[in-house]
Amino acid sequence: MKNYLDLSPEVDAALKAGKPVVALESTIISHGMPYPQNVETALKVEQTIREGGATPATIAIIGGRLKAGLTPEEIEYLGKKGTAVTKASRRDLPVLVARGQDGATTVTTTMIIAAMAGIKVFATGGIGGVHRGAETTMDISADLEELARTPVMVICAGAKSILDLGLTLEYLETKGVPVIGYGTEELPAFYTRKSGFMVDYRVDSPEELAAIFKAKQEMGLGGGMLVTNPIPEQYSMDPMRINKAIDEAVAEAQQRGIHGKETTPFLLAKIKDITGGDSLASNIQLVLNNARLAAKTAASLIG
Ligand code: PSU
Ligand code: MN
Repeated sequence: MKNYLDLSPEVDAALKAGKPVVALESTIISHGMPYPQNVETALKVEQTIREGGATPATIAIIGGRLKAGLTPEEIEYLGKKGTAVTKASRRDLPVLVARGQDGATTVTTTMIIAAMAGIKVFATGGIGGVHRGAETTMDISADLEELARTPVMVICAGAKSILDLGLTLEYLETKGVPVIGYGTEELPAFYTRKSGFMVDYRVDSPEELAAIFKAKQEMGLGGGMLVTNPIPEQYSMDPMRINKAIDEAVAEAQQRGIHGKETTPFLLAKIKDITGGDSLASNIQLVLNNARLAAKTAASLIG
């Protein structure tokens, strides 16, 4: 493993000293937001994690090397290259590594590399899931399989209703992945605090999140867990407006025959176009909110 993985000096020192570390993904930088807001946000998220007393480890593949901990220059490089960087899921990893290429890590590959590095907590915006119409397309994000198998706690703001949220929860139940609502009984839907679907458990403290994760690993159950942290009230969007934008985006994707790994980036970009800058501002705030909770939870896991 060490033959493929590079820890930044800061991440290496924190892990060796047993200090809290939080993993961050890079597809959110390359495919999730436009330049330069993507780079600004990535750096701000790292700053937020530091202020919370943990060390940020932004994860990516650069020149075929798996990286945990990027320099600001590497973040700028990925942000500027944007969607020209390969969106790397589990199946892409061996090819990119063997060819010495770059890849932006999704929730799936960020979990894989975090686990290799020994990082247990990962903060992001939204996860992939079961797409609407998956009963015919079979489009189910690899993120759900990874949550089932890799021991990393993923802290997100729920999932966007570009997905079938009910089927996403069913899939996670089948795979034995606990879905926790942080301070809520209801699954948040990324831009909004409510989705109409209930989570499995409500938890109100980082200490309890850490205790549940610890119990899962110590019992040998393996796999990850999903923490859904609602967007702060003041940044949440009007559900009617955002759902209309989402429906429009999904309809256009179907009409244009968008499929495979292009689907999620297409939908995200389309929603941004329809809602202007508002959805981007909300997106940035919910990621910062997840970073704050992740820093506290990583500290609890150690302390
Ligand atoms: N959903 C979001 N924002 C994102 C993603 C999903 O609201 O940035 C990204 C994440 O990197 C996630 C990936 O892991 O898209 C899922 O892609 P797919 O649906 O192709 O598995
Ligand atoms: Mn897919």
